Amino acid sequence: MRIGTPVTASALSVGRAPLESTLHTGAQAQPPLGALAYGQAANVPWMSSVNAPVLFAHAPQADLWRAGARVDAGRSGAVRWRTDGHWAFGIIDLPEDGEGLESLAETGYRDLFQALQDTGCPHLLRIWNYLPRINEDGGGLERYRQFNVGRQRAFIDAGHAVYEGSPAACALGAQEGGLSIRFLAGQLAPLAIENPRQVSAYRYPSSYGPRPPTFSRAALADMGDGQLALLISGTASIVGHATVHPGDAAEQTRETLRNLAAVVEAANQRCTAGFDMAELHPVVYVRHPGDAPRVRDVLTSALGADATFLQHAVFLQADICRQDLLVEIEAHAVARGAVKA
Ligand code: 3EB
Repeated sequence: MRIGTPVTASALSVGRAPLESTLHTGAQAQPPLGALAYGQAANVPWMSSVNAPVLFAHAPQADLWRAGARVDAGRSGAVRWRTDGHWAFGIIDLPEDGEGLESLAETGYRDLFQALQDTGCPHLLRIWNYLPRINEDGGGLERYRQFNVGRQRAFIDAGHAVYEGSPAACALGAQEGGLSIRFLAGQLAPLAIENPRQVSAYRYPSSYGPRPPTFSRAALADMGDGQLALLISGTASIVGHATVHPGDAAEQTRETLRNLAAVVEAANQRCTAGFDMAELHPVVYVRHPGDAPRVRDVLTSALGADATFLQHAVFLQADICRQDLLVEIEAHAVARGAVKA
C-alpha cells in the first residue's frame, strides 16, 4: 500500500523528555510519529524500547518524534511503520531462528526498503541497530561482521548508496532478543557529513570484516519550519580507522569528544545553524558498567554539569561493535538554520 502525499508539508520535531511526560504529550491532539524509550517502554503502539540497561539518567527518558496531525500505521513484512505522509518511523524486531545474522540483517533491511516505498518516504535519516551478542563468533565470522555483510547486500539490492550518502546510524549490542532496527525516514534527502579525523566507515579496510559498515558519521536533515537537525551516528575512540586508547575508558571518552567536536564542526561548515557541542542530546553507551562514573566525569569536566549535554544524557550499558571499544556516544541537536547552498 502506498500512502498518498498530502498537499501541505509537515514539520518534524524531536523532544527528549521523561517517559511520563512523553506519555502525557501522546494524549494530545498531535499524534506521535514514534518514540524510543531508553530502558523500559510504555505499552503504547508508537513507543519502542532500546533494550539496554540504564546506568544513569535524570529520569527514565524517551525521544519522541512528532510530525503531522494525521498518522497512519501499517506493516511492510517485518516492519511496523507509522507515517504522516512526509515522515516515517519504523520498527523491526526479528527473532533469531538459527539462520545467522547475515541473512537476518538482509531480511530486515529488505523489508525496511519496502517500507520506504510503502510509506512514500524514500530517504533514510537515521537508523538504530541493536544485535544480541554482537561480538560473539557467528561461525567463522563475528556476528557484527555478519550483520555488515547482510546489511550492505540489502542496500545494494534496493539500489541505495552504500558509500557517500549512507544514512546516519548506530549499531550496539542488545541485552537479549533478536535483531532490532528502528529508523526515521523522510521525503527529502539529508546531507551526509563525514569526520576528517576518521576514515569513512564505509571505506574501512577488510581487516574489519569482509564488508564495511554502511553509515555516514552524521546527517543534516531539514525538518521544516526553518529547523535543521544534526543526527550524529555512534561515535567512538577511532582515529583514521584504528581504535585508540584500548583498555582506557577515560581516554576513549576524551577521544570520542574530539571526534564529536570534529563532526559538529564539519556540519557547521555546511549549514547556517551553528550547532554547539554542549547543546547535543547524547546517548552514551558504556561496555562495562564500572566505567560509567569515570566516563560521566570526563564528559562533565569537558562540558559542564549544567550543559544540555549532561542534563539530557542517557547512559546505557551495551556492548560496542569492536571488542576494544569501551564507550560510544550518539547524539542529536536541532537548531534554526539551513544547509548552505
Ligand atoms: C565506528 O566508528 C564505531 O555499524 O552502523 C558506529 C556507528 C559504529 C554505526 C554501524 C558502527 C555503526 O566504526 C562503530
